[in-house]
Amino acid sequence: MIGSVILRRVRVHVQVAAFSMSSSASEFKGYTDDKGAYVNRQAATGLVTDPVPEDVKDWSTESKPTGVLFKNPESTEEWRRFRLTPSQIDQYWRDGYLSNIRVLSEEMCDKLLEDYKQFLDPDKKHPGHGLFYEFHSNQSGDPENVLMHALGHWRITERFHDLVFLPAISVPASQIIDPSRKEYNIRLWHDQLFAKPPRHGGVVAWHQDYSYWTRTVPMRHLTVHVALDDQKPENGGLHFIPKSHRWHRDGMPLPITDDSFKDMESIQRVLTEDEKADFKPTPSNLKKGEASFHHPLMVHGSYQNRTNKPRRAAVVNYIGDGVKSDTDTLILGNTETIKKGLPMTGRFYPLVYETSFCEC
Ligand SMILES: O=C(O)CCC(=O)C(=O)O
Repeated sequence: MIGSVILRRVRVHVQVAAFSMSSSASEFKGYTDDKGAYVNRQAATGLVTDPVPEDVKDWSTESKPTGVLFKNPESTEEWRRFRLTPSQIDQYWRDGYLSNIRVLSEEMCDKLLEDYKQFLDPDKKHPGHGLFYEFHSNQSGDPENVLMHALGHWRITERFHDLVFLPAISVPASQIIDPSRKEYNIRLWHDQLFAKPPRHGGVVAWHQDYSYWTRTVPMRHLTVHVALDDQKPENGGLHFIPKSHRWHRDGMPLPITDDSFKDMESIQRVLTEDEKADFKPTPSNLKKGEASFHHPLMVHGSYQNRTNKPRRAAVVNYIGDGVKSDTDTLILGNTETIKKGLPMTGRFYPLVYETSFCEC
């Protein structure tokens, strides 16, 4: 009974978080440029309704990497080079995350940042803007706490399209997506951008990712956070609460507590005394081009960016093949409905890795 009450609460919050950003959006007054100057232009709205010009390519029509970012492995041996070691897998299941895994070179990061900058330009929207699932130029609506957050850019540029197929992240994902340690074929769930401008960069309040994702079941999900700038506590780098991947309420995630998108410590309201005692924020200190992998129940968040440089990250969220829709409503903006009970397949959820590639 308690479980189903929590389930309902979580669902209501999920809907609010995913599709009803307009209350904070309507209060949004501006954005800051890379010199910290206030720019009063772009509206922060999660829903994206811009028309997509006919000559703009939607990269979700391509179900394989094109080769623009990396060369795809050609043999089993090449694929196997990306596998995690047994001790890394043990560490993931012990702590709920793995950090500082090199997945991109500096040069690859710089190429992705060229595309990233086109999404951050307050004067000009990218021509493919209408393909985003969600776009928030400032999710909190507070010009002193600016967090650009977007989903769906893998459809918009070829490089971000290829990023979701990167073997350095898709192969490990297959090894740690399920607690039984059975290796699964891996599909894209969705991608995300989180950018914090210099000096006014906002927080990402402590949360568990699966609190936002209960519309897909079972929980066989994984988040890969790729740093495109060096991260440290002062610039709003990602932090984890080790071992919090065991925190749940009758099998359900903790409820979403940060309705304002700037209340960093709001999660404390729903923690037990034991959880509060074990709440020990640990910085990931990712270097540019390194990634962390975290469990869908891992509590994580990040503080403000108070430095003079931007802090930008690209996140890829995966599901194990076989995860199903648990709703008849649209799961991601600007995609297609997948009826409740049907597997998450089709062009928006491509297979990015198959265990046969490593013969596993
Ligand atoms: O960029 C951040 O600080 C937050 C990212 C996040 O929530 C994630 O990687 O799941």
